[in-house]
Amino acid sequence: MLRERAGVWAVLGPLLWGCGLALLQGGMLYPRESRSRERKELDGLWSFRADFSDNRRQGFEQQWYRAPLRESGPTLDMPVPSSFNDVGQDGRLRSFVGWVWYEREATLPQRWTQDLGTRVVLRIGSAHYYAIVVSATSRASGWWVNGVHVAEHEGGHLPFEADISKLVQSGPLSFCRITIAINNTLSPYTLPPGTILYQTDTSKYPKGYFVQNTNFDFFNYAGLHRSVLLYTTPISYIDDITITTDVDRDIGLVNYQIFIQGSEHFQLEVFLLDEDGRAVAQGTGGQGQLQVPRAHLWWPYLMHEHPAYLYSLEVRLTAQTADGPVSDFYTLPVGIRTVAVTESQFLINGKPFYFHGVNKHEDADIRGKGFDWPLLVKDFNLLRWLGANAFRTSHYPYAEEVMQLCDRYGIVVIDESPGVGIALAQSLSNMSLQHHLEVMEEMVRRDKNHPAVVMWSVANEPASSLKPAGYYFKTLIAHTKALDPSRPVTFVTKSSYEADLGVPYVDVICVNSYYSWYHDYGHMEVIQLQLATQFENWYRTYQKPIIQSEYGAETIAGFHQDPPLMFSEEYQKGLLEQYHLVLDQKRKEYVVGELIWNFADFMTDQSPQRAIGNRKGIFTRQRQPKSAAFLLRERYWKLANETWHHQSAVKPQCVGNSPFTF
Ligand code: BDP
Repeated sequence: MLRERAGVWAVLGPLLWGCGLALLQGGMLYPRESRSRERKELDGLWSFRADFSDNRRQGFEQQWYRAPLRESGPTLDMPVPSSFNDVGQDGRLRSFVGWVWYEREATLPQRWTQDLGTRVVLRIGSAHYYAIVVSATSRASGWWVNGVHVAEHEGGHLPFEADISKLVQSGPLSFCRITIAINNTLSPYTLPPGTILYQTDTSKYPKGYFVQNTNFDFFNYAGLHRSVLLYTTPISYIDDITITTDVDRDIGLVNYQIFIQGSEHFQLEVFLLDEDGRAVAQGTGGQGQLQVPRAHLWWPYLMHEHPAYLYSLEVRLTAQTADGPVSDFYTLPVGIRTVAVTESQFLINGKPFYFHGVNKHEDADIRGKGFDWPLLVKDFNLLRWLGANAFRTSHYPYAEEVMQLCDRYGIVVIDESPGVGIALAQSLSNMSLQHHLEVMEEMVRRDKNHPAVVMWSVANEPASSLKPAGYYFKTLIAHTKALDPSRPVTFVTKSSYEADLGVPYVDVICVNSYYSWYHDYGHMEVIQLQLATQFENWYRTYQKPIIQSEYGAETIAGFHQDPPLMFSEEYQKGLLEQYHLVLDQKRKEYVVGELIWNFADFMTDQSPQRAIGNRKGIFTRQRQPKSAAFLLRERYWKLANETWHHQSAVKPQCVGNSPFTF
């Protein structure tokens, strides 16, 4: 399939080693330390070089991976994780399209390189967009084993791995050099898609001039966006775990399935521990069901006095190998909860759940889409301050650490694929569909065990009224449901109820609308009528619950106008209030959620519609509140009060600044 796609890369010059994208095999468990596993982060400064040559292929032609990158020419220090675009002072790098090269050396503990019973894995959390990984090893003599191709991956936002044990265990080793070439070019067949526009009029543009165009509204940041790390497992190891949960009266049911690699003769024991570390259930074998009497359920934030209860599933493997018994241990957080959809409700643990939350982006000053703990913790503190109980990972899967915090805090997630900007018929072709199916496999494989994830979104605002969209979404949604029968599936539409060919296949209708923003500029008086009509049309046609999955207004923090004018803080508040009037009627019927666009301002491509990015945030890009944040905070805490399901008389209250105040 990669070969078929080679045309896409022709000008920007990929070097395809030809390993292609195989059907998804094996697991993608988050690397956790345990008695049998170690991890070593390779974050920090890497050497970096963008290939500015005309065809962007010089790096491959000159084989930059065969010697330290600095020998190929000038390199920069590049932080990982981070996007490369905004850390420098070179405008050409900010908008660079093509191959960039990252490199660093790693020293490995001796036992990793000498103990043949250890498996050493290189894991890349996210490399946007296309990555080729080459590794070289230096022997004690200072002799380098030339670059060996170890992995290739298409698509940012999702992790990939390579077993490098053979490479690092074939003799005494002093260093391991890792080189990652990344290409950020988007084509009609990538996810998200894009096009390269060549300008051939030499009276206007220099020879060979091209730009990357996209149909989505966020900057195509690129680079190593998440941690790169090495971790170990024994050669016989726990490769994957799949958990689904159910509830029978007060008994929590935890169904598990465990996949082992490296041995056919093994014993498995599983223990479910409560938050105090007490074993509440145990089992043996590769699959089974654990029963937990009087189970603590995983409840969303503000729905219960003890939200987000997490058990730990401890898996112990003892495998027989030619060299004797081998043990592996892996512990997975488990939340026991159910999810169901009726004609008009979204149920969590059998109770109606109303999504009052946000849409986010992975985006911040300087680091772009690079993972950042302080930013993440700040965002979660803001979400809880706001009284938000949910968000959508618009418009791509977020870092695994984000999902883990959602599990821990009870923030419900609509987990969205990078299927954004699918505007051309070409991007609904079989070639695109095939890739989209693979992306859903990778996504489900990574996120299937998070109790916080309650629904998959396969796309945002695709051209779902084009003819091929019917088959495309029917297949994509059916595939996702087959991968995970335990969760509803949706995509987010902006098409009209009459024209949309994908919505017949979704479980929940997610609709975006921008009344009084992208049309009827300044006329907030039309919002109620237009919004109510829209809801009624969708519901009459499909009788499925509806989420207002986006709405909002561009607002420059500090702009004030009364009576309100567009771009002022007052206009944003006024527009939201008009939406809320209708939402308050329809949530009594079939509307099951409202997600503001957007949590925070974020960077986009440059255009006359965007004043240094999209300003529809209720927080600025630096996470300071605009007036609308206070309005939403009051609303969300009020809504939380209505969905509080426990018997306790104490209901959540939004008091002072503490997100924990009940
Ligand atoms: C919606 C898109 C979102 C945009 C938003 C906007 O889903 O990605 O950023 O519009 O225009 O249509 O602000």
